[in-house]
Amino acid sequence: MFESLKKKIAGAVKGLVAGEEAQPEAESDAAAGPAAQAAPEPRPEPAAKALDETVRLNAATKIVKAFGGRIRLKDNEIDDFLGKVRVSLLQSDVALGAVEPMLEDMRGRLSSADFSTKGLYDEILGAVRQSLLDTLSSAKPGIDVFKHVSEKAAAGAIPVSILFVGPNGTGKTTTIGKFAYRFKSMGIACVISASDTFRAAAIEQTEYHANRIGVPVVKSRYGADPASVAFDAIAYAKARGLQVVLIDSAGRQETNKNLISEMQKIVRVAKPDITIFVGESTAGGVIADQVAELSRHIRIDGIVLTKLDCDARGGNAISIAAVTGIPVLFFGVGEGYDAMVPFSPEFVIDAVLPKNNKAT
Ligand SMILES: Nc1nc2c(ncn2[C@@H]2O[C@H](COP(=O)(O)OP(=O)(O)O)[C@@H](O)[C@H]2O)c(=O)[nH]1
Ligand SMILES: [Mg+2]
Repeated sequence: MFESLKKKIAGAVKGLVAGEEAQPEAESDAAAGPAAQAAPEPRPEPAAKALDETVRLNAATKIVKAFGGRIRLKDNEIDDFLGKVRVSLLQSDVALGAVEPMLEDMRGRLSSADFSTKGLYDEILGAVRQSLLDTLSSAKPGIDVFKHVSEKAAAGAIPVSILFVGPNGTGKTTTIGKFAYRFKSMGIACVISASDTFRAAAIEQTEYHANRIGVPVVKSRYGADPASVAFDAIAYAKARGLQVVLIDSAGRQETNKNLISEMQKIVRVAKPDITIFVGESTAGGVIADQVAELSRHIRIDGIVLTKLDCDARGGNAISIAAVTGIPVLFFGVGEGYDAMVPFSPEFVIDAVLPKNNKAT
């Protein structure tokens, strides 16, 4: 998960620590005279070296005069480093709108502090970690779905309905399976509304998951009105005292007018307590556009970002909430019913950043 971004950030931090971009010392070349210049000593390749004490201390003296084992980074070194981090983040699909403030934050941290020559790698990583944490914590906190439902159920305010929207193939039906599985294990009874009546095999797929998990499905025929299936599912839940209705839906292009009016009709009829956008982590910047477009027409309460297990880049996990203002609630991390983890900044940071030096 996020292996490529992790490697890039590790490379940038190691480069800074090793003084990779530092110029050769001019005075030593001049002092050596023309003969020495004709046959220069091959310079060591700091990037290729292990990050041992020697490299760190050499770098530290290159960076600035050591004072009591603490150093100040030079502006050009910070610029070089932030340039590399910027490219790494953009190549990893972190939205530009999130990258710039994050880099400014890092610049502030790197330029205003003294760093210990011994713990330089870890301290720089710590500055990056703090900036990431700020970005990840900037969106409003998401609703705790399972707690919310438990409270509603305890208060008898049932059924709670949850609508899942998003493009085709992102994992809506699978995610509904994960929710149903979790509710069942909590002793909360639910029904699934097979409201993707558009796509071939969608109803059978919903039934397949429901049967495996052991929860009922309310369905109709292909081409039927998805809102009326949801209406029936809610009636089914009311008649049997079930606590939750999980409403599947069909995904097409987010700008498709029919789809938007279909979604609006489902919302009008089913009045979902919570509407969740399901998007795949690997889809790059397009997810932010999809969420923004859809949320102009219906209220979206949170995002489930699926397929993190297949994502080497991780940009959406970092910036989707910051750029859309809609919180990420869960990450899908596999096809199994238990492969879903609640959003937490720490989870993302651990996936994005290399471990600190002592731990590697
Ligand atoms: N690796 C992985 N695959 C997933 C995840 N979520 C869904 N999938 C797979 O993505 C494919 C499409 O999922 P589906 O639920 O049918 O998407 P829908 O069209 O939005 O309902 C299926 O093969 C799922 O098994 C996930 O978190 N990780
Ligand atoms: Mg589906």
